[in-house]
Amino acid sequence: MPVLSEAEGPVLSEAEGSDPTHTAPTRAQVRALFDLPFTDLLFRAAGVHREHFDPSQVQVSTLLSIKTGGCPEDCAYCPQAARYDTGVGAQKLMDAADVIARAQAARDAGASRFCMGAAWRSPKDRDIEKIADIVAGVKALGLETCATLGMLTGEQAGTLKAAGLDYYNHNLDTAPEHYGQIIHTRQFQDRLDTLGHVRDAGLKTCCGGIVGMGESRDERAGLLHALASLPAHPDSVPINRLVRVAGTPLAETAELDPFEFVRTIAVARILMPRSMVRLSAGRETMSDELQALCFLAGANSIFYGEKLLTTGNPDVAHDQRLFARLGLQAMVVPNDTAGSLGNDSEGGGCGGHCACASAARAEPLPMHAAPVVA
Ligand code: SAM
Ligand code: DTB
Ligand code: SF4
Repeated sequence: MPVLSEAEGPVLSEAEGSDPTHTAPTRAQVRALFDLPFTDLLFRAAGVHREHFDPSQVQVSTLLSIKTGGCPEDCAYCPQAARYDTGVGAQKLMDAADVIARAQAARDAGASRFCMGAAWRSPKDRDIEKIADIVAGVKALGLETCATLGMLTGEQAGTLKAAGLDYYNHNLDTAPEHYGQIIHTRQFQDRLDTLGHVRDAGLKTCCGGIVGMGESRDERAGLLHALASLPAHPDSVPINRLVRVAGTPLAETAELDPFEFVRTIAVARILMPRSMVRLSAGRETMSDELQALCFLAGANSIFYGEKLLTTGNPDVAHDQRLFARLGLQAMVVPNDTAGSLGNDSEGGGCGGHCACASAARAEPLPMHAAPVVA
């Protein structure tokens, strides 16, 4: 980390333990980062990003809703909650063959990770058996696998790990003190418990949240403080901008100032230097210029493909053109090591994502072949 004076923002001290980047920031320090002048914050975040990653490389995941709608939870942002009239119908779990065919198409289109989402509060054990078969089939394609299925027991997390699951996504969603305004059917502590089971099973964690849900800057700082205070930094940190879906209680929420969104990305990058920070939901309504600022601030992962779970995402041609205009490339995960890369907790290094000599590269993907703008 560059040497900084207090005038340039808080100096984050190193925590004890194996990860020297796992600093123990106070909530006041996180808030102080948010309060930096915009360009100072971006300058600092971009420096941290370059210490740990090649900033031209962006990890590309594709998302598929394998069990859509009909969810019993009351998450105020979610189009899949059965209690809100959003037009999203309840469907049953997709067949394994159909999911695997979609994963193959995603891989051929350039994705390195395939994320499968299910609108469950928590899966039943019989669901986990089916998911294990699906995970094994997707993994066999050479893709990294990720699932987000709701709350898990320790045993369920172990079964998924044994099936070849690499990542489990489970978000904190918002600051602990704002949580009660967004979700009532499960508690913040339930989320921490599931994340503990996921870590204990040896799965990599994907954990972030949503901004633009009417929270204050202090509450955005609270979310990032909670994420950076987890026992280990999440390997991936999705920062979602609320997709305001008609029929949900948050449909009419005022749009977050775009610079505030960029600040959130930048502070996440500074606090969790080795994590993949994903510019997640909400890209469809972001300008190319706003996304470019997010990449400058340290975002290095996106969802690629025209749909998230139930809502839209930029079309593939647009993303290819954006990558070409910005000189970005899709990060490659070599087939033989899919699942062994990531925020390396074993090797103590960057896990292959950075520009160092040991970072693995493979054949160019379609994202690389996008036409360069004249
Ligand atoms: N049901 C599981 C759960 O809640 O953990 C998995 C699926 S859930 C849709 C995964 C995540 O998607 C949520 O935690 C939330 O962060 C994000 N999400 C859902 N709806 C969103 C929206 N309208 N805008 C932004 N992010 C959203
Ligand atoms: C995450 O943090 N964002 C993704 C993924 N994890 C599962 C989901 C975004 C969902 C946006 C609303 C929808 O498409 O239904
Ligand atoms: Fe259900 Fe997940 Fe949506 Fe909450 S976020 S309503 S748990 S699908």
